[in-house]
Amino acid sequence: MPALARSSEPAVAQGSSAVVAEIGAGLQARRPHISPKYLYDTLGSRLFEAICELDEYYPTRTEAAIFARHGEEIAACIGQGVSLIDLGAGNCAKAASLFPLLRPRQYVPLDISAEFLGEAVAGLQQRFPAIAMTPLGVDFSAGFQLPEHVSQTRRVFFYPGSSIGNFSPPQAVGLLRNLRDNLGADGGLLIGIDLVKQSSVLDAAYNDALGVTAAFNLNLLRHVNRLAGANFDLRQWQHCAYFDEAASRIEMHLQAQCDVTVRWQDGVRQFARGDRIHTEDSYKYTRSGFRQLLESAGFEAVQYWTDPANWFAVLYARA
Ligand code: AVI
Repeated sequence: MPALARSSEPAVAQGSSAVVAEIGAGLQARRPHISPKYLYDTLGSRLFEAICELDEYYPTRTEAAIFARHGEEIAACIGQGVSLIDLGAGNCAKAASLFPLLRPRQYVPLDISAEFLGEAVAGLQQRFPAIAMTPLGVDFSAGFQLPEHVSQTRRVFFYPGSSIGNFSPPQAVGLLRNLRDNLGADGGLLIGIDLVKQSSVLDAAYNDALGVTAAFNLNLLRHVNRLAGANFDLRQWQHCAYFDEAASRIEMHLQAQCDVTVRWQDGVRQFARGDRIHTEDSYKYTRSGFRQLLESAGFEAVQYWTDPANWFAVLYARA
């Protein structure tokens, strides 16, 4: 496992040869792709915050309503005084909404967008001075080690927002197994998942009328220009997202609006008008499908909460 990055360091080093090689390999692939982790530079994290406010993007408010309605039951299930390890914490708002009930001893938010995370935690520490906070700017999907003081307390991983859906099912099992191996005695996992529903609701959530999701997707090219010295012209690319019912996932792509030659630090590729770069998947699960996924990673689902329309679910699982 890689050593932990300090919170002040960017989790994705600008122009590092590994990053340029990864981006280059994706752009040269038969089906070109760029990892969704590059959606999250500081502006990308802000755009994602804006997405969470949109009328069409139901997951955030639906999950928040589940926390508000069932918070006491959730806290009773987890117990107080734990180390809460928030995976992909972003602005930390979801964890903060649970602090009054959960009263964690320690809060350890992890996020690839280190600068954005640092700002969020600075504000949060003032609101909750009794909770020890250790922000870590890391790409946790690549593996991570927890600091010694966290390893000594009862650990609960918090993975809200259905971010697990941004991994393919085999990758998700690998990530969950890694969490299970780091759980320690009596630990747990509180996780949010987006459920399968009408495709019109899903399509609208990823094609909002304001164009915020389009900006979020296009910003990835801006980030890649900076990271890999690429020359993407954002005006030549268009956001495209749709629900693939057979695969049970939203696919997000960027589509060339004309013939384009893209150059980066050590590569070049021609794209014809209509060619696409795959930028993200967002898997939608059924209750039983996700339970199976948890079980194949060595977890047992202990409790399940959902909203009245069955659009989103929160699960607590133990090893
Ligand atoms: C972070 N993740 C759960 C979001 C999702 O819904 O898959 C990312 C996102 N992509 C477009 N809109 C939101």
